[in-house]
Amino acid sequence: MDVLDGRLAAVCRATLERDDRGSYTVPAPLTYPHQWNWDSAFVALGWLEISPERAWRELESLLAAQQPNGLVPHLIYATPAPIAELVAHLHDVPVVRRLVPALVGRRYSPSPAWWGWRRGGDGRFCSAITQPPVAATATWLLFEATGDEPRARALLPALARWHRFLLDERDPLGLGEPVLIHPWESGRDNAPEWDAPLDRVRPEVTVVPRPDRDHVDAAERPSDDHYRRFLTLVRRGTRSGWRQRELAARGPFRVLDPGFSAILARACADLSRLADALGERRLAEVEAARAERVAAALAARTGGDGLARAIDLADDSESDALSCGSALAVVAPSLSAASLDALEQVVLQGPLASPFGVRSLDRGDRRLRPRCYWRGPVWVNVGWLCALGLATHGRRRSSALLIRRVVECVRAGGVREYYAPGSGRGLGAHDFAWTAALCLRELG
Ligand code: 9WN
Repeated sequence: MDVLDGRLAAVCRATLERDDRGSYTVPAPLTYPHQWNWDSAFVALGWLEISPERAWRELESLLAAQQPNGLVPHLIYATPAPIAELVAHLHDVPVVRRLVPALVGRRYSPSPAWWGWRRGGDGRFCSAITQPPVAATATWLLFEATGDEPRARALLPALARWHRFLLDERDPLGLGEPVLIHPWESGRDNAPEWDAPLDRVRPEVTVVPRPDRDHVDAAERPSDDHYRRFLTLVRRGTRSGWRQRELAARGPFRVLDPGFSAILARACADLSRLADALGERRLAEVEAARAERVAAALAARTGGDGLARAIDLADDSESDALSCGSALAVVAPSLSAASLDALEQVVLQGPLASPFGVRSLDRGDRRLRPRCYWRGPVWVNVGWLCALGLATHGRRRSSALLIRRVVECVRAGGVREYYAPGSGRGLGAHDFAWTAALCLRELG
């Protein structure tokens, strides 16, 4: 490693250490002071470069929050044990209802009260929706690197239950892909694909707390209008008791996201490999069948241009946006040659290409806002996942080129949440954990 890379790796290490909370890592101390689902999966891969023990702990703490139905929450609140106890016994007492959200949800909105004080399997407060299931892929990569059978084996059942949930309760119509019930589930909150389905959500929430804007420029965050609808969906879900199958079948927001589906297909394939390596033949078969089913469903609705787009299930319309959600299809374990060629072209030379990775939105799209979150900027996790997919499908040179672009963006813009696609300028939250983790992994 040359001196410059060595310095960058040291900055990435220091960032992870600053964001470390012992058993999990906050995405960014000021903007996101809790644990997030796909963040933890990426972050575990960074910890692997520092301490394999700490890497396993990241995934263990994520899966410990699993719900009885198999859902692994998208957000798990930092919850001091005495507060959890207090709420468990006294949450009907008005003063507790008023004070506790301020303590636990401090500095982040929505607080746990919005989700009806839902708790994860380990007692921490959590949300009632999920996020892209990257964890099985991270588990496989940890196992490949460490060979730690007992720790890998201990995670198998929770990962399999989560995948089953996604393909059962979240697929009431048997489409072969999970239905997302909130934009936050895609991990790409204000992506243009969600504009039309969100437009249908009549806002019931008028006052929106925005502590996120204390630390990040408003122009780089979702709008208040987005938040009114995000929070309305949370309120309606809580009011209806978060009946997952019902929400997936008839809820106010129902979409298919090619990025989420491709990540799930890959996660099932990776869990199948892991189960096989651990001698769990039955589970290996089940997960291989799940992987095939999702990949086939995605392939079946891929357009003549080799790309799949988001679907709004309220009217079965296909989004006209070409976003990184489509690009992420490249992580699916099986792809036609035509799709692979199209995806490689789109991310490396085409409308999503940037010298700093993969754009979140087509550079020619009328909705493009190069500084605003998932409507234009480049994100490190997306570039890294696309590079992983290209490598899996044998496009090693393209994969290596993309990784160089991703690392270049961190070098140019610092350890930030996202980057301007033209200049590589750092945007959004500072000290962003998955950026540090994935950059560290690639620098070694
Ligand atoms: C809502 C934590 C998360 C990421 C998401 C990203 C952003 C949250 C927010 O931050 O979403 O879940 O408050 O904006 O969109 O991908 O997991 O880093």
